[in-house]
Amino acid sequence: MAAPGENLRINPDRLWDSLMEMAKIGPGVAGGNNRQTLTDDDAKGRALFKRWCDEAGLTMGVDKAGNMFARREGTDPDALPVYVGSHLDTQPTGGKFDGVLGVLGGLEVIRTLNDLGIRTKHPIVVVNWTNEEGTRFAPAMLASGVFAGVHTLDWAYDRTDAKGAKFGDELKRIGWVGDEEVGARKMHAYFELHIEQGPILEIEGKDIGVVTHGQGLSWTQVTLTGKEAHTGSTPMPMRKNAGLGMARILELVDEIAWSHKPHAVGAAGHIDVHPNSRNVIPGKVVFTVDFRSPDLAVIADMEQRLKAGATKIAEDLGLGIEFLKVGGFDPVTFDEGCVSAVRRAAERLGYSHRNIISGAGHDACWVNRVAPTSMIMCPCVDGLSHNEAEDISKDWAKAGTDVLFHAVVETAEIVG
Ligand code: HGY
Ligand code: MN
Ligand code: MN
Repeated sequence: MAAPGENLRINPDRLWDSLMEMAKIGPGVAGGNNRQTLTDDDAKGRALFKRWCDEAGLTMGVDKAGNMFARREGTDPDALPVYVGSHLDTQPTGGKFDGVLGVLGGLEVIRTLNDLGIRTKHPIVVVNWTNEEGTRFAPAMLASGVFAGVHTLDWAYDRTDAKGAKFGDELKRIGWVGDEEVGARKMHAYFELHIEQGPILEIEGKDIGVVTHGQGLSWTQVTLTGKEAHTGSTPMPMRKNAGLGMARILELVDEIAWSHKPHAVGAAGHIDVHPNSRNVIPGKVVFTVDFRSPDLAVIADMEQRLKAGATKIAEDLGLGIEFLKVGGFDPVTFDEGCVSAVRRAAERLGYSHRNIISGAGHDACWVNRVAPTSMIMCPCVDGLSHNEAEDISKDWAKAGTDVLFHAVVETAEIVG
């Protein structure tokens, strides 16, 4: 396939302006974003993205999970499209770039093709996946999981948030239930640009991460049941303190993860304490243990040791305990052909690069099940993400999107 000339580059100022414009929707309280999935702010972000796609001459399709697909025609309408995208939803204390860089970087690829009047054989489709973060509705990557056949649409529709609102009802409320069957679209290839969300590229001074693999993820929700009682008048031997049980289990989670250093990680980000009153011993605690590793056997070992150790802790403290698997996917090996296209693009453009394993989960991890897929990463400041201070440089955004442009356009086959 003819590769794009190394002089072909995207417009970094236009990309940056779009990133900053999108960041105004669902602002956080510390300079980042709180544009959680299926909220009114998510709807506003979707509307802005759709307006930009309309202005770029794209045809928008939406499926029944709210996934958005903006299509630029190719010269061969029967050729399977090359897809490029990520997600616009954010964490409650999210940054301006997690996910958004991948969606608007994909749009910038289209805008640059339009500027240059370049046609490709394969159509190109820019994607916004619904609910990548899984923070309001677990699990993460929910809608791309339905697309890849991992979850049913009905199961996704039944996911509830902390207030009991259902995913399907909220999607309907914001007016983004599309008419396409989820997963009906077939892809020639899928590319996702994403910030690293870790420190490696910045520390090593590399412009580009050529993502060869994604580590696996396991989310286990643990429910501990003790007995509410007065924190002052209840003698220590009589207590059934679910909060104490959680504290000991979280120590165990940390110990298990460290036992598999340097790659495994473990923590709990979601914790609900009931009744969460200053002078009531917690009678119930619900929390989600997030284990990750590039090695499936390590994930299985961590899950098994959590169950055994937490059960023992609960017994010692006279607590009830329940485990529920609420999310997870196996480690991912991305498509060698797509990975090579990314590596060739970085080399052609003169960007420093290194192979990297994605520490975070991404929609690409599910799409990889149904289409040749790979990812491109750019550095982020101090490796920080899922924090409103998340930051990247315009140069990093440019380098990542230049590489995205070349990988996508080479795969879509320039016609002229
Ligand atoms: O959890 C993840 O890795 C992703 O940010 N949803
Ligand atoms: Mn993301
Ligand atoms: Mn994220």
